[in-house]
Amino acid sequence: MSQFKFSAGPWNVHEGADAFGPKVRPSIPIAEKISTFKDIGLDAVQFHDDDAVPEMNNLSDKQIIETAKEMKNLLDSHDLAAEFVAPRLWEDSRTVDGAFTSNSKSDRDYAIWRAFRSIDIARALGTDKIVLWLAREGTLCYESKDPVEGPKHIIDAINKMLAYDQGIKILIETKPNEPIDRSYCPTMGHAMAVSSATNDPSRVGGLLETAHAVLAGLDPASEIAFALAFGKLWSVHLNDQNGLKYDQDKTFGVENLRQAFNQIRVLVDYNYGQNGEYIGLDVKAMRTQKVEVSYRHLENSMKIVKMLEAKAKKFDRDFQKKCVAARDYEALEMYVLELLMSS
Ligand code: 3MF
Ligand code: MG
Repeated sequence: MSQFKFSAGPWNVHEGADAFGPKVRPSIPIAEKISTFKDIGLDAVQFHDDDAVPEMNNLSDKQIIETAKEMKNLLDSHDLAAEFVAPRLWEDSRTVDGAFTSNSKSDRDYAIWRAFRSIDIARALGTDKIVLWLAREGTLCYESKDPVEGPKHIIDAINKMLAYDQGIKILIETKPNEPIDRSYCPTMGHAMAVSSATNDPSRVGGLLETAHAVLAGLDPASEIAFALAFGKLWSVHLNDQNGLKYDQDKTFGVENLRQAFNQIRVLVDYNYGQNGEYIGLDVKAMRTQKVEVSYRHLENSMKIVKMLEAKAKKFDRDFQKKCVAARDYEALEMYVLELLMSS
């Protein structure tokens, strides 16, 4: 029996377009995705604000809440929870130069409006978690923004969100680059520092995505552990990434099994999930995948998490202690590899 509950976002089942080619699979309506999410064993759904409330820019604040309630009814009918809502701060023409850190005051105001609406949507969906993936908060041209003001703008925006709703929690999803060159919140260390500078650090934590840590040249297990050390790992986006390339969002564990094992091991050891946290997946099917099998990456990721969870529970701590006492880390390393390769 797994100790974990799982979530995924509707964007994880997508049409397969990439930067160099068009869609290769038909669009699946969100209601069908949600129903299939339940069938494959997920417990919760992750949302961008406009996944829950399409065309929200054209709706009144009241209409936004009403539409979100319809989504809540759909979730309830499948006995699924909403894990979080993330304001989509990277597609609108007003977020071309970033959102909270745009050089334009009116663009920054729009970003705050979107963030507040995301909070309204989260409340209507029954969650208190807001994820900030700070997609364009940074620079394409380094000299275009003040690098000291940038992080301060992010802290100000978070303070406004914390004041707007006294119960909401903010999860910073760190990422070093893509779609921009240099991000203001590239690692968990940055997220924890931003948290500590806000008006209520107890309500500002982190979400670690495997691929994003790899893109930062860091070990995802260490990034997870760092946030755990602060009591601030409130979600994860498990996936995989083959080195310093474009953001790949591969099925969890398929590129670096030992690294995947160590992510699960630290989550198991520190009883992740005890406060209701989910194992979020942020995986994308390969472009070559046909629509009939376009949820397989999610199913495989869950399966791999559970298999590695069983390995983590089998991990022989007495043998580990002996190796540590003898400082025989070659033996310890070999043990880990044998554990992973044994049936
Ligand atoms: C980008 C991401 C995003 C976020 C999502 C929720 C599209 O690299 O990982 O997925 O996870 O916006 O925060
Ligand atoms: Mg993500």
